[in-house]
Amino acid sequence: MKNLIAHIVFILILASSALGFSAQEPDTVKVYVLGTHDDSRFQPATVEVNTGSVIKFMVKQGMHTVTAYHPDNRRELGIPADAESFDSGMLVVGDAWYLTVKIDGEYNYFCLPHERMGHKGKIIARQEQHNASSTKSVTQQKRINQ
Ligand SMILES: [Cu+2]
Repeated sequence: MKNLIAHIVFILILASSALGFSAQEPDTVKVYVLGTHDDSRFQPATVEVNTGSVIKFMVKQGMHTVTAYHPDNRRELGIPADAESFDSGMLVVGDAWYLTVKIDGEYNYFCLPHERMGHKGKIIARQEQHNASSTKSVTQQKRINQ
C-alpha cells in the first residue's frame, strides 16, 4: 500500500513537471458569489494573484455564472489574447468552480444572468517577484532521483 501511494505521488510529480507546472501546490484564492438580483456580486470583485493561481468561486446565494469577456461568449475580448476563454455554466448555491490563470494579465469576466445589473469581476495575474517556486521544484526532483 505504501509503495502504491509512493508510486502515485511519483507519477503525479512527473506529470506536473512534464506539463511545466512546479510540483509546489498553486495558490488558491477564494471569490464568493453572492446576491440574487441587483445585489449580485463577486466578493472581492477584483483580485490580484500570482500567475498560476487557482481561483475558487464559491456560490453562497442565487444562481450565477463565471463567464469570460471573450468572443467565444459573444463579448469583446477582455482577457489576455493567449488565454483560453472560460464559462462556468449555471452555478447554484453550494457550487464551487475553479479557474486556473496561466498567463499574466487582466481577466475581465461577468455573470450571464446579471451582467446588466453590474455583476462583473476582474482578476489581475502577475508573475511572482522571486524565483522560489522553480528552485523548490528542482530540489524535489533531485530528491526523487537519488
Ligand atoms: Cu450573477
